[in-house]
Amino acid sequence: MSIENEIWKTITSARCVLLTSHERVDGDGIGSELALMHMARGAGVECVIINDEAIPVEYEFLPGAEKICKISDGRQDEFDLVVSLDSASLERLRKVKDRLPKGVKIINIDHHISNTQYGDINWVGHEASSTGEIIFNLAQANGIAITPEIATCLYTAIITDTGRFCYSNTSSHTHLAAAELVRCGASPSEISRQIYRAERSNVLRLRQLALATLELSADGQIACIDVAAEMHRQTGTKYQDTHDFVDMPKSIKGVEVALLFREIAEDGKTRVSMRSEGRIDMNTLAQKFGGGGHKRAAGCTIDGSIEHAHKCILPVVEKLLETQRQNEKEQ
Ligand SMILES: [Mn+2]
Repeated sequence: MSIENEIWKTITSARCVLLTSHERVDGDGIGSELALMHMARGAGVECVIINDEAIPVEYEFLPGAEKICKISDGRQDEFDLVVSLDSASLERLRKVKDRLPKGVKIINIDHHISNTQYGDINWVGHEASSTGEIIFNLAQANGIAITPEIATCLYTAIITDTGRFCYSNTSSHTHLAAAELVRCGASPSEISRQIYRAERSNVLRLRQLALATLELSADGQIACIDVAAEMHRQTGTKYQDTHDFVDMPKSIKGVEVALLFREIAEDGKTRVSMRSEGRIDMNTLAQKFGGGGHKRAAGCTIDGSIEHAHKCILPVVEKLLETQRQNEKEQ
């Protein structure tokens, strides 16, 4: 049996499915969870979506978003199957990991190269732009009708994980999937308006403060910006408001590696988001610090202040760039 058929058969044989995704869930995680919920409910299977935290406001327009629970809601449902979406490891489920019934069957559907294959059934499609694209393949392979609701959720998953079809993970298959989703009822203009043209003025002010910290190094090949907890207090914003801030240093001409340092006020840690133009492997870099991700996009969490995180990471990036430069010269 193909993996697509095996997964769908397992889902449709379950009594109650827990759908979940990684901590600080993003458009791909949410879109994939909701699309699969609609698909499973269409087949008469009960589903509950529980994430570590609440979803960012810009995804509240998605059909079914009001049904998404957070771990603090304390739901007591009994699950006989877990489908983990877009999460490279069990640890990235954070508190949801502790909520999993002992010995429950886990399906792991993801596209991160750092995925630890933690499921009983694993479908890790490295070539897919997004988990949403994999769920699209699941629907197609099983002849599941794509309703406008499913199409809207999957289109959202794909555009957010491809940076609106700009990142190198965008393939011809990604565009074909998106085209089919539009044919099935997804509205590109409405979805883009909801996600990209709904910025609040205080978030724009936060951007202003973050941009003021811009630092370039290694002859302009490394660009980094910081978001301190104090900036959130000044502007009345939240950590989640900065999910795309790394795109600001990334947009500078000549920048090979862009870094975003975000202070997590509650636990004295700094979250580091890493983006590369492709010469340096960000997954390898992030793994040196206990994180992971993709070749061009990864992240890790450093114990300590933003300043400390700079001191840990910048010299390593500079060294990697220098080694890469030497290698290219020798070739
Ligand atoms: Mn993803």
